Amino acid sequence: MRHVRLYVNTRQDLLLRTRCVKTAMLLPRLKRRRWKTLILQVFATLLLLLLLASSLRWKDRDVDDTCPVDPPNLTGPVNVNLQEAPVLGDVSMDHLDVTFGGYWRPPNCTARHKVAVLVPYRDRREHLHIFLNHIHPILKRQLLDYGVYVIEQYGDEPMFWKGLLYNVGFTEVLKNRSYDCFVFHDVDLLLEDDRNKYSCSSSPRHLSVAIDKFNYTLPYKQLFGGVTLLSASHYQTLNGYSNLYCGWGGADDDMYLRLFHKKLKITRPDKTVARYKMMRHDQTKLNPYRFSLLKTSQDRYGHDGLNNLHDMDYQVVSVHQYHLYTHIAVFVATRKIQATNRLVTNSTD
Ligand code: NGS
Repeated sequence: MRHVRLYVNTRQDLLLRTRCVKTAMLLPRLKRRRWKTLILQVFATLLLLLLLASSLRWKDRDVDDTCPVDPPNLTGPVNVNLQEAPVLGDVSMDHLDVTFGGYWRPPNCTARHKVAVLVPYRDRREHLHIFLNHIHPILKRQLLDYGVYVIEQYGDEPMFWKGLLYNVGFTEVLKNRSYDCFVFHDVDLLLEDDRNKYSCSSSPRHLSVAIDKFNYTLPYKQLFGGVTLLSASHYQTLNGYSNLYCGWGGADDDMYLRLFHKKLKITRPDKTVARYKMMRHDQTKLNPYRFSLLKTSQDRYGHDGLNNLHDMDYQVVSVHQYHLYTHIAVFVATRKIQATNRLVTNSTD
């Protein structure tokens, strides 16, 4: 009995022990297998998610969300209110969707173009407020991705250096943002029809074709002033504006000559939509050197413009982002500019 029990005991024991050993040996293997399955499952899920995400992205790409060529909210003729300058705070309240710095982009589609509007400015606060109140709704209706820049001349220099300010504005703006094209805009011109589009064009464009001051007719065929549009690369090709024109007249004619020499054809929208009202103001000082400068335009344009800005005596005093525009304050020194004038007139007269 004892022996049997011993035997039984031993056998049971053995069986038990073998099972234990087997189970003991099996357990880590099972665990390992379970881990492997788990890891495989996680990998498979991740792969699935990745595939799903990329297919969604492709789907997104297939859906063209580019804004329409003909924005649907254009009104055509625009009411131009010249009677009273709006309070800028009120204008701000009407444009809470404009980002500080004067930036806006369509919320529901991708704009076709990124456009910077450059406005050279001095001493015309009322005009500026009227201009800002007028331009923002139009640019929004045109579904542009845009920024408005006011380049103000500081200092006691009596003459206004529009070409220089445009060049400084262009250079400063591109330091922080990229733009496809630039609108060069006199502050006193208000567009009367929002179908005159400020969107980029493959050729330089003269936008202010019909101004009330000229009875809505083009005063002369070569006019390229008021409101114009150039791609960033064309502006660079042309070496920007001449830096040498001060006071009223000639800088735009010089730009026309640059375009002519570079064989860049000017296009114009139809005069039925390219209509503007000009805000009245005192005549700014005439540029006495404008005709002599125009005579030598062809010889100068390669080295008078964007590429010799560093030789001009100006300083960017500040760049400040107000709600409806970015303000670039440019100090223009009288002394050096007068010296430049003397140099130019001596060599040309
Ligand atoms: C020409 C000026 C242009 C000026 C245009 C229209 O005579 O600079 O009148 O001026 N050219 C010269 O003086 C050489 S406007 O009345 O629109 O300010 O843009």
